[in-house]
Amino acid sequence: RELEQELQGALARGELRLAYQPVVDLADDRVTGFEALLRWDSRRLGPVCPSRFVPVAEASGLIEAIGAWVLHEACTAAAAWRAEHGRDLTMAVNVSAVQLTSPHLIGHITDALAASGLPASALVLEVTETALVSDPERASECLAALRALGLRLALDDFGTGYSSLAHLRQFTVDVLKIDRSFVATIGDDGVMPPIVRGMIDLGRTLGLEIVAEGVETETQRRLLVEGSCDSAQGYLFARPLEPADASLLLLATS
Ligand code: G
Ligand code: G
Ligand code: MN
Ligand code: NA
Repeated sequence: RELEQELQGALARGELRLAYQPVVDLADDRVTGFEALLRWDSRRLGPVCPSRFVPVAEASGLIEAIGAWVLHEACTAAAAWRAEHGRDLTMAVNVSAVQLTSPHLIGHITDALAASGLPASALVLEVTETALVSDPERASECLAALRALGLRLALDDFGTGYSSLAHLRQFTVDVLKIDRSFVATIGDDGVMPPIVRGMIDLGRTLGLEIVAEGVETETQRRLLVEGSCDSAQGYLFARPLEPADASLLLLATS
């Protein structure tokens, strides 16, 4: 309740912001894009993490306005960095179950793309398996409509939901994001865990781009490269960054 009351005015008070975590191409360590991660610095409650306030935003309907703001903000940043640095950068935005099935999502996306000038092909929407299972038929339709806009879809936290394999058959996505709990099983013994190898091979076979999340060690990076995983995110490369720092990183690696 208190959280909901505070969140009510957070957008208007400018307490929400986005942090941007670089996604790197494992073949050459170059930044190919970013994932936008929502942050709330509440004047009353201090920093509140999205796993706490996103469910509140969903239950109260505030997720509509917040989601529209996130899309606008993230697309604007991506378009600016593409122009500034002359690079084909992508921007990944997380959408929750409620957002995915909202009749307003498509409008919010087309508005954000039009206002920013970001090409649809540079936008990736990240959905989780749990967002898809409650109403799979409906979810399938929503995903198809989104893909028809020309953007790409990523299955986020892959492996943590239940019945992952059935989802891959049922839902057409472009990118597979291997959850960091699996990446964390790649230890320092230099041996690729069979399950991670299997996830990469499966994604390969299906023609998907594969992104490993939560890469923290050099051994993990090396084994993922050898296993022909495409891209990675994680503290080894960079933490989620303030916009100015993201821009500096692009400048430093141009
Ligand atoms: O960065 P962090 O660990 O705090 O993110 C926690 C979770 O919050 C992530 O799993 C992510 O999916 C979710 N999240 C981050 N930003 C957004 C957002 O803009 N919209 C929605 N719906 N979820 C987000
Ligand atoms: O669920 P989703 O993947 O959207 O959320 C990404 C979350 O993972 C963010 O909260 C981000 O801060 C966190 N994260 C990003 N890189 C790493 C990492 O290398 N290690 C850990 N432990 N968390 C990470
Ligand atoms: Mn994500
Ligand atoms: Na994830």
